[in-house]
Amino acid sequence: MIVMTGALMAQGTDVNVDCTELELPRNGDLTGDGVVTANDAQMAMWIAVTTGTNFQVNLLCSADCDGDGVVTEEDVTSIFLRVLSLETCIDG
Ligand SMILES: [Ca+2]
Repeated sequence: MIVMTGALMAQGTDVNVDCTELELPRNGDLTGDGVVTANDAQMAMWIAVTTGTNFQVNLLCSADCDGDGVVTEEDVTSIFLRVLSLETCIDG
């Protein structure tokens, strides 16, 4: 699990990222291609279950679908539901 809190930093297991301040959308589009697919959800799952790995800040923000500052399996589920147009992330 990666917890995002407070100021800027994107290295290590716990990272400090303020997606709002950085104006990085929490929309489930990890690949950044403008479309949310199962591939995005798969990438979010990797982030949710991985520790000790560095991820780009924009990936962390995109994966935090519910915007609570933590990338979890719930975000992954929400992104899958967004793929099916059954749910949206906090920023779209
Ligand atoms: Ca989250």
